[in-house]
Amino acid sequence: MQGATAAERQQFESQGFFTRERVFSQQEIAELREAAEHVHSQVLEAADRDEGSAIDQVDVQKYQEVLGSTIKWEWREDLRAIRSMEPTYHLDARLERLIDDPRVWEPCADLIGTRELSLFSDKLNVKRPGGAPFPWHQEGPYWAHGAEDLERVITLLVYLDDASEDNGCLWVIPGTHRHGALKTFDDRGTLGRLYTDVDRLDEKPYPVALPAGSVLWFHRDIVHGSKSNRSEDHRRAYLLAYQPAGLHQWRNGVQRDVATSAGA
Ligand SMILES: O=C(O)CCC(=O)C(=O)O
Repeated sequence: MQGATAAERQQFESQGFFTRERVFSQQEIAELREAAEHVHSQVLEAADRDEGSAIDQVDVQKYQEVLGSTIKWEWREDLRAIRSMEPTYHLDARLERLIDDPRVWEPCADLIGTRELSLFSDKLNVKRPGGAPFPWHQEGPYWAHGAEDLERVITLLVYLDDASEDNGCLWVIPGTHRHGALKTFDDRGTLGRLYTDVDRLDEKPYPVALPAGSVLWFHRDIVHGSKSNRSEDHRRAYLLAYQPAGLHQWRNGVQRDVATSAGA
C-alpha cells in the first residue's frame, strides 16, 4: 500500500505538501541521474547542431524548443547549461517508466480521488553549481489556461541528488495553498506576472532539504521556489504532475494515460 496515509492527506490539506524520504534506492537514483544526464546531453548536442527553434528571450530568461522539449537555459551566459526542460520522458525510457511507478502516482490517485490517471506534465530541473534561483511562484495560476481539470492536478518532485539549503533545495511556504492565486509582480516584465509577491504573507518559508531519492508531493497553489546553488554539487530534480485519465498534457497536448493496473 503506497497510497497517501491519513496523516499525509491531513498535512496536504492543512500545509499543502508532504514528503517521503528515500522512496527510491541509491541504485535506482543512480540510474535516474544517468537518464537525466543522457537527456541533458542529447538536448545540448541537438542545440549545438542548430536543431532547435530560434531562442525566445523573455526578460532575463531564454527559452528554446529542442527535440520536442521546451528548454529554459541557465540565466548566466558563462554557464552553458539547461535549467529545466519540459516534457522530457520521450527522450529516455527510464524517465518514462517512472510515470507508471505506483510509488509516485498512488498518493496522487488518493488525493485526486481516482486510480484512472493521465500525465499532466513532466519536467527535469537541473541546477548545476552556480545555478540560478527559482523565484517564488504558484503553479495554479500559471497552468490555469492550459489545464483541462486544474483542480485535480497534483505535482510531485523526486530529488535526484541530496538537496540542502546550500545546493538550492526547494522551499515551500506551508499553508499558502489556501489563499488561491496570490498577488504577482505585474509591473516587472512578462515573468513578473508569474512570480508571487510574498512580502505580505504571514506564513514562513520552509526548506525541503532531503536525501536523494526522496519525494515531495505538493498542491498547485502552494508558494514555492528555490535559491541559487552555492555548492560544488549538482541539484537535479524530476517533477511529475498527474490528472484524471483521458486528459491532455500541458506542453505537448499529447494524452498519456498512466498504466495504473500494473501497480494495483
Ligand atoms: O527546481 C526548482 O528549484 C524549482 C522547481 C519549480 O518550482 C518548478 O519547476 O516549478
